[in-house]
Amino acid sequence: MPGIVLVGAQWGDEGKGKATDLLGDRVDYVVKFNGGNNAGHTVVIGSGDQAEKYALHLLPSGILSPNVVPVIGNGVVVDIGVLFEELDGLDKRGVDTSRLLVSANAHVITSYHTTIDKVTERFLGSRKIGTTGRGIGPAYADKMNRVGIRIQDLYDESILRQKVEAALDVKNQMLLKMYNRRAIEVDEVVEELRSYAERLRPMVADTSLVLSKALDEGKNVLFEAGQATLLDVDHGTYPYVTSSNAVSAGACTGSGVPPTRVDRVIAILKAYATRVGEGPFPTELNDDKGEFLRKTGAEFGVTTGRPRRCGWLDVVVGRYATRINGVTDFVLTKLDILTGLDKVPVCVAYDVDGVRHDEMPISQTDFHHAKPIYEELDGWWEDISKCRTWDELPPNCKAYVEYVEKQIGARISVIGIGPGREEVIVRH
Ligand code: 2SA
Ligand code: GDP
Ligand code: MG
Repeated sequence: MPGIVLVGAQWGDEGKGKATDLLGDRVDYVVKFNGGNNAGHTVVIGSGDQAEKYALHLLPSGILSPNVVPVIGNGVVVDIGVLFEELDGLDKRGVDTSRLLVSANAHVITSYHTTIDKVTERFLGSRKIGTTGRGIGPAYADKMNRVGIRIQDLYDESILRQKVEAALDVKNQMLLKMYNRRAIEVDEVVEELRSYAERLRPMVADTSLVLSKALDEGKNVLFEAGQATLLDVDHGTYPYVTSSNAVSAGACTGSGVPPTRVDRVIAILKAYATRVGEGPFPTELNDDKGEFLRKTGAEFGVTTGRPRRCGWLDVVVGRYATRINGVTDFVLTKLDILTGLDKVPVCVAYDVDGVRHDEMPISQTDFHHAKPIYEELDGWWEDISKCRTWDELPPNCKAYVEYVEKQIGARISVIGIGPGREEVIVRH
């Protein structure tokens, strides 16, 4: 199984970082294929007093595994200053980052992208998206608008200057006229980007070619998504999405590796649901149960520190994730957080103005009005965090997993019962 794609099944923060890290000693390359430093992936190595916690944003989570080659694919938008900070932070903690490869075709996030992201959100007021403010949307907009700057442009000063001029032409007028902000100087941007060029040079590669050769040699390549299915720009809850393809298909366009080379798709599903930022969320709980999930599950943004919105598991979303991503296996995470509930509600369908929907409604308006239809399963009280085999789990807990598996239509191969590397149960 050389080509594996790992995606988030819900609105992100399902535990993709931990899942990638778990696969770390079985794969040779880990490729980030979409998004940028909006992502926040937590990996906890060891437990108790010995626990070492890492928060990764721009770097693939595989960077923590000593034999993995981490790759930033062409589909990623790279804030190079942030990249260097993250590398320095890991170097200080003794992590070897020297193998990192960055696609020459990846686009760059510059200071004007972050400025526009923040200013636009403020300008939108109540219609804001709730972005992370990292310049992601504006950088992808420039890419599509064909005024983006690519990593390779850093190595030709005259081309770089022309491109920065083209990119700033309209933006400066917009900043001045609409937002009453000062114009951004071409020289400042060119200088900043050029200052990164030499340090970055040894990492820059034709990553599509590198990965193609690796797969030819029978190496295992893991493609790690940032964000998740319902934040995908095409298949998510548009416009409340990120600006890239976070579904499995994005792994191909975002890395230059074709679909014929993908063998497995693993989706990470949290045993309840969370969302950060604005947008519809049918099972959201604005009560003490939501507070319980947020507190017990430590649901705060890894990048921004924002409290995450919390709600019950929605298997309509799970089914959708199975279909859109072609999921072969699920990892069900944070099952331990549901311990101690009398009843565990699972949303199995929506009621939209009196009509039952077992699949995601075709229109966003309907999704905004969707009322969850719940099935209530019996809860369990036993501490499951010490369980290491399926048989050790309490019967009601097993029944919950089997019920969810049936509802989402793909097998649950791994169960997370704690944040640590070893806190998992492998079923298949
Ligand atoms: P953006 O910044 O343009 O990508 O924001 C657009 C939407 O995408 C959401 N988004 C995220 N959702 C969950 N987790 C993300 N990463 C961080 C984390 C988030 C944080 O791991 O906790 O720290 O706040 C992430 N990144 C983007 C975002 O909330 C918008 O709804
Ligand atoms: P990602 O963006 O999908 O990588 O997820 P985040 O790192 O943003 O959020 C997931 C959080 O859940 C992190 O704090 C993880 O350490 C934690 N986590 C992952 N799996 C489990 C689990 O099975 N149980 C518990 N209690 N925590 C988990
Ligand atoms: Mg996250």
